[in-house]
Amino acid sequence: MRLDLAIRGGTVVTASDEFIADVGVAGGRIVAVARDLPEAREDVDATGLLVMPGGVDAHCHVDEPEYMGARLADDFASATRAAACGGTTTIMPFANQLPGLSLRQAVEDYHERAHGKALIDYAFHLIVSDVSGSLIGQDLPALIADGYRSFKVFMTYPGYMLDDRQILEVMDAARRGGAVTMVHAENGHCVHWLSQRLEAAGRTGLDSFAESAPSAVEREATHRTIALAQITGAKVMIVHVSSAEALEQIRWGQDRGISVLAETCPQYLLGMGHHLHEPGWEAAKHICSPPPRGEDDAAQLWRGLQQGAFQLVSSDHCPYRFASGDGKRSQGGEHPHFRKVPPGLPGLETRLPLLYHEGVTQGRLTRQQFVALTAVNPARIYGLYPRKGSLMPGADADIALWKYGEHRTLRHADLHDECDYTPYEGRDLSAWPVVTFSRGEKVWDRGWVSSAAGRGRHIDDRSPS
Ligand code: DUC
Ligand code: ZN
Ligand code: ZN
Ligand code: ZN
Repeated sequence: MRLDLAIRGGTVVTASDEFIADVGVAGGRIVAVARDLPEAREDVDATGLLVMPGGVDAHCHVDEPEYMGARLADDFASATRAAACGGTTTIMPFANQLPGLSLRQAVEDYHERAHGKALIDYAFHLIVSDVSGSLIGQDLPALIADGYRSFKVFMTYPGYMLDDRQILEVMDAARRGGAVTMVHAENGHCVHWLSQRLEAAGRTGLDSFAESAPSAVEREATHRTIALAQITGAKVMIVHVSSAEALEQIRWGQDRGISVLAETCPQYLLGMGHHLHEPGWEAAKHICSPPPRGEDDAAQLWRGLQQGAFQLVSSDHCPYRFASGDGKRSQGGEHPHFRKVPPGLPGLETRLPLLYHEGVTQGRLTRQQFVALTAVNPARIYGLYPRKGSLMPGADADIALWKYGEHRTLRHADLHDECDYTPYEGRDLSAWPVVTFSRGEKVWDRGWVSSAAGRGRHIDDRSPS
């Protein structure tokens, strides 16, 4: 067989090994990983570079409806472009069920939003916000049969928050179909009560945000999620874990054999909580839910990654612009108010370089753990493996070539999303992707986006993991 592409002489990194080899690609798939592969139509010299599976970002918000008067900055074109430039080759955004619409309508709507725009491949998780009617009995089982195998529920947020009974129903229906229930675990009643108390005390500045959603709020909801998982027998994924207290609950559940998986994100690993106390509007750049905590929590989260309590590091990319009226400042008027800033941070493009620097370069993670947390595990858990997240023959040729050992400074001006800031401005990076391939095609090539939007496809053969 004539190879279309040979990536030669790089250090191939998988979740278990690392070795010098060539990677051969034909028909968009990996066909060989070996030394001295025969001639190919195109040769890429990867000497001195890392050759890793492209990242799978299993948590990001793209082109979702307005929230708190704010619009997300990224549609499928800009989100997938930013992801590709950051070494990610698959994204898993949400199809968000709007009130009054069926989950099926939400799915069809998001397919339309992505179609013709995406640069890399994608699959959807479905946000369940309305459990009435035929959702549990018919819609959810039918969607599972069609290959949708992950559903997200919220324990907070007006319009999204489900009660325990409703969550039990979703978990039970998901379990029957072999699907994963993702849970945003914060106790919405507590957040609301604390927020009103802070307001009544006149404490409306952005420095009150963290106090409106302390760790206890997350710890309680995490424990409740685990109890509901135990009762239903469902497999749950606790998303965006921010605190040591929530992690303790996750360990508690895992130690007892309950099916509880967990995800954290760079914003929680960097101990950025102090930014919430910056004056004026500046803190809004760091407002997300749950709130970023301090260094002590971050240190515990790293231990959780090292010990396997967490399976995933995702971005939770949720890009609201800082300066413009339809973003972070949409509802605030002149004075910043902690309840009026839409929560969310951009992070699709920075997830992998930040985790590599803070994890691998700083000696907290091996490269194997890095690949497991960012590519292999998300693909496995959500039914995309081994087509995605793998360098094995037969896998899609989704590959990132990484330069490492030099330093550069992270600047928003160098990023490719449509947001207008990065919360990580000025951070030091010691590795970054220089070339990204999606199904064997270069989409990011040493500083240039090298393919056209619209080539990305929905991954429709998700099988139960
Ligand atoms: N948290 C955020 O910060 N933004 C989007 C949704 C979420 O759960
Ligand atoms: Zn969430
Ligand atoms: Zn999210
Ligand atoms: Zn440095």
